[in-house]
Amino acid sequence: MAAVKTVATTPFAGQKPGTSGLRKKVAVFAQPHYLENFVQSVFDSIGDVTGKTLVVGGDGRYHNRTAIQTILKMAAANGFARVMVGQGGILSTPAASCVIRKYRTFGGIILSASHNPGGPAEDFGIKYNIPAGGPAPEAITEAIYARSQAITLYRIIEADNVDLDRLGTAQLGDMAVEVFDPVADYAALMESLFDFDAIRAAFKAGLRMKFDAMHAVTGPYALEILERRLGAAPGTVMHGVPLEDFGGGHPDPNLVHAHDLVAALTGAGAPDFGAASDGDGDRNMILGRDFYVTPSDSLAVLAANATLCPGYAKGLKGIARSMPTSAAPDRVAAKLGIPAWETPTGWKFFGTLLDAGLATLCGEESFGTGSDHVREKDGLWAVLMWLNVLAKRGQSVAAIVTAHWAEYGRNVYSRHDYEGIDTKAADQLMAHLRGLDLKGKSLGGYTVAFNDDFAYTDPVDGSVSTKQGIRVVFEDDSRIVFRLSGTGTEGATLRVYIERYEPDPAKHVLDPQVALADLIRIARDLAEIEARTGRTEPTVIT
Ligand code: G16
Repeated sequence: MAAVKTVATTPFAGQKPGTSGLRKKVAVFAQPHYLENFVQSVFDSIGDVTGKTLVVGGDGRYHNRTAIQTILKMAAANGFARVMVGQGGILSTPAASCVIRKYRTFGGIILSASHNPGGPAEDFGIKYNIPAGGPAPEAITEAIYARSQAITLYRIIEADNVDLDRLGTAQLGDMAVEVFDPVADYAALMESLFDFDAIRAAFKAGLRMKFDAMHAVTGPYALEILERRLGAAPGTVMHGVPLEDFGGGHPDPNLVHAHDLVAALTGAGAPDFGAASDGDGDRNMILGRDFYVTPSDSLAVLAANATLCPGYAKGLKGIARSMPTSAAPDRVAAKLGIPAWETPTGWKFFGTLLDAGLATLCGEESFGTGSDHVREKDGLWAVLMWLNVLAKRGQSVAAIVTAHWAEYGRNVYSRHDYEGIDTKAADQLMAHLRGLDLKGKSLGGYTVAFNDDFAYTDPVDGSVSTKQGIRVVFEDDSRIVFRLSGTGTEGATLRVYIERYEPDPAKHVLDPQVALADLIRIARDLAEIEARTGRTEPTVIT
């Protein structure tokens, strides 16, 4: 029996989980007591942990292994009976959700700062997922934060580190540590949802793809599922080895950061299908040859084609999207005669809808797509669903999406990000927008139907979330949305989401930056972006 140490500590300011857990620079997490305080605050806020099982793993970024050893020793000291850890400390966010649900554990701790860069000078993060497998809802994250601000002690055992690379069960004090294969359960779940035979046949018949794992967590998952089980050509998976610094890259699957993939999918000889995932494997970007699919359109197309996949053959119960996501999925829901839900940004808001059987598919403009198979967004799942649809329809990505627009009309959409701006200027900009009364006014030829700060009442549990983004909605349903990112670690990031509905197929070919030029100008003027932030152009456009 290892001795339990009770260590006196004092609170750190700012241990408030953001959109998805607590994200800070590695140097912040590496300070004595910092991680320990947060972990103890989690254990103190989730009920009696005695005799329970916890899942632990991360995206393999710098500090992952160190943090896991600390969490294991604290879990043992706090009375957990068993911790399941992904081999090598690796566990993608959706795989963690899968394992938590499959083995009915008392939730899990996931170590990731998602799409943020990794390395000694970069970001680290930690989040707690509840027994249903999803991110902790606000009531729990608020409790964790409150606890962190009043903490006086944490518990840890003195013991040697556990070998995270050896599969099997080891003993840590009175607690069992089971090091398991992080891919197996997840891969089995994917096989149960999608037509692997059809996908295998499509690869055999010459379908070519590239998957960019961005040197992050999905490498081992993609190699096993795409190349080994589905027979995609060797080399299909790019950057497949997880590295602590993601090879110096920014593991964010968008047109800017996944540049190698974008280059590979450009030109006449390019593969038919391209996809990328992020640091912890929950995001996805979908490309065809010379063709980019926005995350909003991706959700709409997958919803419209879902019954081609065995796991969704019976149809969908509903479709949920975050507020800044385009209304393209709503059009599919209307046609299918199923509910369309609009939630605040953050996957945690989908949990109650999925649990209550009110929605089957969910998605966000921030490259997140998923379903009720787990309670996180799921990058590889989206890639496999696309592969299933491609295999069944035998058409190109571009043909499928343009046919979708012809049928439903196109929600032309773009997001402009202004990263690393001064926090005070960002807050003032949002306050300025909040103070505007625009109803009935004409802006550059567009009449404002209403403007507000989005608030949401959860239809299942009644919880209320306010200040979720400024909406300026015009009479023709065009929209501009302004939000500050909840996932950054440096300064503030202003996100501007611009959308216009275009029913005319002749105009669907236009570049969104051209088609949306008026609204983009209106957004910049309205928010006084240049005057308030000094920025004349966004840092990232997707
Ligand atoms: C997280 C959440 C997502 C959310 C995104 C928004 O993504 O899990 O549900 O859409 O943040 O980010 P921001 O607040 O920066 O716009 P991830 O992939 O970072 O976990």
